[in-house]
Amino acid sequence: MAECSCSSKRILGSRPLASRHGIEDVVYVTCFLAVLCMQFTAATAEGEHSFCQALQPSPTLDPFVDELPIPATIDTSNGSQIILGAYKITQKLHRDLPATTLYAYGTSQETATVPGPTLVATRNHTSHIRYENHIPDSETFLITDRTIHWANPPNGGVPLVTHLHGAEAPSSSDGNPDAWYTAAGDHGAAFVTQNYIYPNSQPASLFWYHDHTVGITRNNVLAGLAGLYILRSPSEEPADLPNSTNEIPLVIQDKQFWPNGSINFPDVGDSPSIHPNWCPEYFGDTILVNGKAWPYLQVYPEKYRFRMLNAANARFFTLSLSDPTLKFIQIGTDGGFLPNPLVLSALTLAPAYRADVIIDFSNMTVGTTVYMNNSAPAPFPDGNSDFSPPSTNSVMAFNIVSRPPGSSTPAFAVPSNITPVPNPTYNPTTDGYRNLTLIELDDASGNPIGAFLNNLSWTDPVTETPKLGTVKVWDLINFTPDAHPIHIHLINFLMLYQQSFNQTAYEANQCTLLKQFPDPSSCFTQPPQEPDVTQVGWKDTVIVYPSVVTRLWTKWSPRNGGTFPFDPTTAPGYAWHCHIVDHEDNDMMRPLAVQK
Ligand SMILES: *[C@@H]1O[C@H](CO)[C@@H](O)[C@H](O)[C@H]1NC(C)=O
Ligand SMILES: *[C@@H]1O[C@H](CO)[C@@H](O)[C@H](O)[C@H]1NC(C)=O
Ligand SMILES: *[C@@H]1O[C@H](CO)[C@@H](O)[C@H](O)[C@H]1NC(C)=O
Ligand SMILES: *[C@@H]1O[C@H](CO)[C@@H](O)[C@H](O)[C@H]1NC(C)=O
Ligand SMILES: *[C@@H]1O[C@H](CO)[C@@H](O)[C@H](O)[C@H]1NC(C)=O
Ligand SMILES: *[C@@H]1O[C@H](CO)[C@@H](O)[C@H](O)[C@H]1NC(C)=O
Ligand SMILES: *[C@@H]1O[C@H](CO)[C@@H](O)[C@H](O)[C@H]1NC(C)=O
Ligand SMILES: *[C@@H]1O[C@H](CO)[C@@H](O)[C@H](O)[C@H]1NC(C)=O
Ligand SMILES: *[C@@H]1O[C@H](CO)[C@@H](O)[C@H](O)[C@H]1NC(C)=O
Ligand SMILES: [Cu+2]
Repeated sequence: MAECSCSSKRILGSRPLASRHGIEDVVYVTCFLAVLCMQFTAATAEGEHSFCQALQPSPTLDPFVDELPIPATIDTSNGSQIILGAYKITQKLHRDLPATTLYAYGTSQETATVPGPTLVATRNHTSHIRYENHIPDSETFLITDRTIHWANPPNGGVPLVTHLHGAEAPSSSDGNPDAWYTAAGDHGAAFVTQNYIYPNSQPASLFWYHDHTVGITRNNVLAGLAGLYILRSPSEEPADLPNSTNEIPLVIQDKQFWPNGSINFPDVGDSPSIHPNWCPEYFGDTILVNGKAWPYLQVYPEKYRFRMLNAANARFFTLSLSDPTLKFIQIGTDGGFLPNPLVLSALTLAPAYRADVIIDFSNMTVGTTVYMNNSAPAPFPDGNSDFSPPSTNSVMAFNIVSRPPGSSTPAFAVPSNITPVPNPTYNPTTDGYRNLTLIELDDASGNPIGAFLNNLSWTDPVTETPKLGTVKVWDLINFTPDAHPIHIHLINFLMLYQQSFNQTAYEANQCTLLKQFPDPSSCFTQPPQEPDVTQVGWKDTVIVYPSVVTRLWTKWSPRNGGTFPFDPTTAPGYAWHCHIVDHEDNDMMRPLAVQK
């Protein structure tokens, strides 16, 4: 068969992998793609089809022409209920790009933005948020694949449910994927309420809220339904951190656009005879920060604190600064402050990762510009340059300007000895152990058609049932070719170690994972390795590398000991999943039910 330039390219790597089902029935996929491909030339003129992994490039846009927007903040700490709706809006994402249709959080249609307003909370002050669905569409404007498990509301509409990522919250307020609801009032089986409560009993940290609806999380997050949530704890925070104008949120995402400004989202999947529209990973060629493509920020030659989030569907970012004398001084992770700062030339953020970072511009000359660049392969870590065009190597610019006359530079400081070093204790004879695999399912042509945790679906009966207050060790064994950012709801955990194994030899039954290195029969190719800088500290999402066993220490109690100020054992329960949201939707997500 002749090569077709627009045939689907394999995104997830090329190694043959453990399959989940018999797949003899899908050998005609390649022919089917070729037919679609012939139609493609005709179709693009009308803009009818967009192929997974072969999106038409976005219009060329000048970088660094728009100022970085700062989302509005809403202080939730006085206990009044805040009503946050999801609305359909248009927003300018670049000076020269027509306005883009988006779904956005806000307190009204007029004030809704992408990203949504930053919610600010204070430790031990409960926040009350009522999430409303005001999306008028009869279905999501980014195509729904009806062959993967999804909400499927009986009367149409766009189902939504909001998860506060990182929060210790009752499961009825956790945004269970089946707790969705539509504007018309239909709701999923796990729905309890739209009035959510967040006790905020954790240490100071950066969370983010985003849609979590079963089967269309990737559509709704790409459409714009995400925002930051800052939990503050004034008495516990180090003194003299950069604040007010010098504390800046950075929500980093990628998207791809049509010339008319609409989001270019594929409507032809990589294995369309099985899943017509689902694409294993959405990578865009345009990098946005706080909802602007390649913005600039004016900074004084001073210390700044950046509250960073990777809110991309699938893209990892490895950030660096164009002036090599500047470093990222990372003071916090998903779970709040690190014991001591990490001084980094490169900062890798997987999807859903947060980083609390100080950059000290003090030595920079007024009038100069510092660039923040990206070098992460896509997919991570062994990517394909097709998905990292040069446009994705730039993120934003910092233009150094002088302070207005009369204002003085506050005495900001980089803290040290911020929090105690975590002490994960584990008794192998009394504590629990779980062995959990990550696998990918491919069609006969090697195109991914799904991914699974422990070879089970979201809808299979719950298998993770940790007892409240106990410790469990989870070994995540990644048999797929890519890294997956694995997120566990309710708790923060620690990564204990990771260890590479020979997957080829394992799959040929030449060795065992039950024997430790350096036993000659062991599949492990090295002794256990310490977490790398992307995996340290209290985490709720961690990079699980391919052909590696990643060992997590999970404790099913509040981060700071004691008991949860709510009962986490009640329905509908929690979830754990891959935070490449395209994977989460199909079907790399499992339920989690904490037991009394
Ligand atoms: C996954 O489960 C299916 C049955 O649902 C089984 O046929 C298959 O062999 C399993 N795959 C792996 C890698 O365990
Ligand atoms: C924008 O262009 C795309 C591709 O041609 C098309 O599918 C879409 O309907 C257009 N959107 C609007 C709002 O005109
Ligand atoms: C509480 O805070 C919200 C949002 O900041 C504000 O709109 C509301 O008026 C405040 N309520 C009271 C009782 O102060
Ligand atoms: C928050 O409440 C917990 C539990 O009551 C208490 O241990 C902690 O000291 C409180 N922290 C702050 C900053 O109020
Ligand atoms: C910001 O930090 C400076 C230096 O620690 C401090 O003097 C100032 O009061 C802080 N401002 C606010 C608004 O917290
Ligand atoms: C600024 O430059 C001086 C002189 O090279 C150096 O000693 C100092 O550490 C630098 N400060 C920062 C914040 O980079
Ligand atoms: C970083 O980005 C800037 C602006 O796009 C570019 O000029 C510079 O070459 C990039 N640096 C690296 C190391 O890629
Ligand atoms: C992995 O195992 C295969 C098959 O036994 C072998 O050919 C290969 O050299 C091994 N690779 C490494 C890195 O040990
Ligand atoms: C965990 O599961 C893997 C894959 O099923 C298996 O090869 C391995 O032996 C198991 N490890 C342990 C310690 O049970
Ligand atoms: Cu994944």
